[in-house]
Amino acid sequence: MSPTPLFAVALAEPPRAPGYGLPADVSADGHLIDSLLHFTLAATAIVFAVVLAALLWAVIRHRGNRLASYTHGTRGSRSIVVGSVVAIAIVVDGYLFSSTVLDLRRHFWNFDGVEANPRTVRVEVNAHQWSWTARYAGPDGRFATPDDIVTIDDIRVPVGAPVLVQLTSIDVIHSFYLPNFRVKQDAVPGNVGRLTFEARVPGQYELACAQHCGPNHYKMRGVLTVLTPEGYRQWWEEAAADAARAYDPDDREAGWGWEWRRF
Ligand SMILES: [Cu+2]
Repeated sequence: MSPTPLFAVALAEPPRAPGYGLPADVSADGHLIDSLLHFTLAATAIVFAVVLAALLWAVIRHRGNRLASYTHGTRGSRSIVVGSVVAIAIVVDGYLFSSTVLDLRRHFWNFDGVEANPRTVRVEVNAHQWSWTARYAGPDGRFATPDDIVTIDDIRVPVGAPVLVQLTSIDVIHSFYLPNFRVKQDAVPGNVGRLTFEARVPGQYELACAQHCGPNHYKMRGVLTVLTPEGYRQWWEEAAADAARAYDPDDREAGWGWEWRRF
């Protein structure tokens, strides 16, 4: 499959999953987020149905033109109401909370594990009004050196390898959002943030800014291209050769990179 022109992808809607319209999940860990969404949807649907049924029962049971009689309930009925609320809070919110903590520790914030993985691809991203500039280490394997590969609104990663992004902004707060990968991270001026994901399906996907960042915020879209490992290698070699030719020591704007941050 030859890649579609980037501008066409940038104008397209993200691919959708069947069902109720979530963006298709093409990441290794996105299903964890989706399962929490589905659980929340099911829990709220059940509570909604029970409350609606109780309301309908009361409307029908007490229909007619009669004076209302006020009651504070009995000790037993109050226990049932309070007990149900506490039980729902413990079961539903407890499950959501514990799953979230575990998913973050094992996957989405497992930065030490990803950093130690020899297959990890590292990218520095600089957000600005209104585009995403990305930087890869060149053949010397180090960032902020003359052989870096720099791209604009065009991030490429291999399928099946962890990707570790270090992220900042030079003007206002932006938010690096990959809807098809279920990851989002603010880009904050003066701060380097982190984000990790792994792609499962080759293709081209939307990179959106999810923080209103000025009048052209809506135009701040890039493309994340997931390539086969060979395709990525080939792209990287060609981009490294281009970078060596294009390097201009006087271009100060291009020198925004930083030495890979250890946290
Ligand atoms: Cu933005």
